[in-house]
Amino acid sequence: PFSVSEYNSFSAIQDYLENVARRHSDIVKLQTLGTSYQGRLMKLVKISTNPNAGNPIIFVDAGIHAREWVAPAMALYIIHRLTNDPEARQKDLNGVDWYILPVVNPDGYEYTRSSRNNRMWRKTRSKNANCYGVDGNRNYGFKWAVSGISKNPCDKETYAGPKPFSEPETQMVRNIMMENAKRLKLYVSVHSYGQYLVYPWGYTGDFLPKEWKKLDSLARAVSDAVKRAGGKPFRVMSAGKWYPAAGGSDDFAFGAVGVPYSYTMELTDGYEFVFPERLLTNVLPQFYEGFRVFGTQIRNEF
Ligand code: 0X9
Ligand code: ZN
Repeated sequence: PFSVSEYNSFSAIQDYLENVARRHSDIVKLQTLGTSYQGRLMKLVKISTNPNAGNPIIFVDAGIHAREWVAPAMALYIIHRLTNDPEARQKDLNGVDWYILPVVNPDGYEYTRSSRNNRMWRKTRSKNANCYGVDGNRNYGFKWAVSGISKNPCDKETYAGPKPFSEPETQMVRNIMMENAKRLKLYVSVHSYGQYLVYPWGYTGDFLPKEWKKLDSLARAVSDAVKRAGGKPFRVMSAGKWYPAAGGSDDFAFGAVGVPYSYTMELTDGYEFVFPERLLTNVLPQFYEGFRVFGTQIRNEF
């Protein structure tokens, strides 16, 4: 049984996505991308009122890090609002197509859900040497492994993988980006925690991209909207000024694919990786107001 105000199993999420696509077949299409390392089917949710118009695309992914449960919950809440709320449907889908991949790392996600395992698992579940998992957000093929990574497959946090895009899960996200490169104008990777909204570069804090002012001001507008809705504002900066780490999806989108707006969004503050389920109904609507501002910007600029 799926609920937007709870943490759901991957299979409940899959059922929900199938149901949404059936109930709202006029605006929702599912695209099967492939399977995770352990064989879970990955489906991209495409929401559009006019798929043939060539609208700019906003691509949101979540859950590349297994333990960050609030991130998939956010992605699913966006799907819920865009399809179920008449006002959101009318305003937020106007002139913009939303592509959403709610759980990039389903194997890791399910691993953290089992009480037999470690709730704090972060990586994928592929096997390298005699250890498990790659940090998906160190595995993208832009400035791969130049900073903030481990080369040790047994490192629990930041093992970058044996090579760029070694993981089927990051390959699928890469493919979505490359196939839609022309229309893709905004990429947001949802994580937790710390209430940060950061933009490239992530691989270095020594300098910023020349477009940094646009990245910075849109992030501040999003943060203001969340604050107006009663939420905590975001800490806005480049990812590399927070701490440099290479091989992130945000840098790949911006630097290799040419997506003009690219962000990593770290949700919630005060609970680290275990954000209480009972508070989801408070914060998800607040963050949604931030996503609306992203939508407005993309609609107006492109
Ligand atoms: O380290 C990460 O991958 C992200 N933080 S988290 O606590 N969710 O693990 C931040 C990534 C920011 N972007 C880059 N460094 N490229
Ligand atoms: Zn993360």
